[in-house]
Amino acid sequence: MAPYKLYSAQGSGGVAVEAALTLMGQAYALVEAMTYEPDDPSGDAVLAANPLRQVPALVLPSGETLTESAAILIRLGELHPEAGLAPGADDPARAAFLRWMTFVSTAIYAHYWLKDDPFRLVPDAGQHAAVNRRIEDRILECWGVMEAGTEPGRYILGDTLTVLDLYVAVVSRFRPRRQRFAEAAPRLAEVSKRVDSDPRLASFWPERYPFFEGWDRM
Ligand SMILES: N[C@@H](CCC(=O)N[C@@H](CS)C(=O)NCC(=O)O)C(=O)O
Repeated sequence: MAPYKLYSAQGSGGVAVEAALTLMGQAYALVEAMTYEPDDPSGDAVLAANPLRQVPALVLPSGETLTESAAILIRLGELHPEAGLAPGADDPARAAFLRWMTFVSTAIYAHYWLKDDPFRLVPDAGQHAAVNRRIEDRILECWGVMEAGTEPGRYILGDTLTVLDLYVAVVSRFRPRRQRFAEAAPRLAEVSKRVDSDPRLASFWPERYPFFEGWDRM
């Protein structure tokens, strides 16, 4: 039996966790829960692990359930230090790692709860286009802040790939997608392209976050 059980969905933030487990060489049982497609009943599967009905949710080998993408990625880095995908507690890069992992989660990813369904806070459908524009502007502003606050080398924290790179490569695929991401954060976009073309993930990305013509400009 696989040591991990992961609730995730193709094209979701859970794909960053899938990529991390793949690079760590950890087997996982995948439960596909398409939470962000309102008409897809598979999303209810994640309720067994997360009352918020959101992916990702990870059941650890201990049986404990972990939700929240940043927490999951940070914890996996701790559980599998031999994979070298997260700076350890004494590493000088640790503070920046924690800062930007949390930033991506709270300043950027959290917006999608409203962006994916503006009715959650805005009853007037006539205002949804404006809400969407403002959320996208805010997301791009935050990517710009991260761009200005980091000094990427081959990867965001230097020359070693970490789960932060996987996280950014996935969340920057969400709308407003990569073309505008690259305008707001050109060096982070270069890193994300490097992560997209990592040979160890060559068959993984097309399966779990497939691209199509024009996807990056949507
Ligand atoms: N704070 C959560 C956000 C997760 C999240 O928004 N997941 C999306 C998929 S990318 C989802 O399940 N959305 C369905 C919903 O919010 O109803 C995390 O970082 O894991």
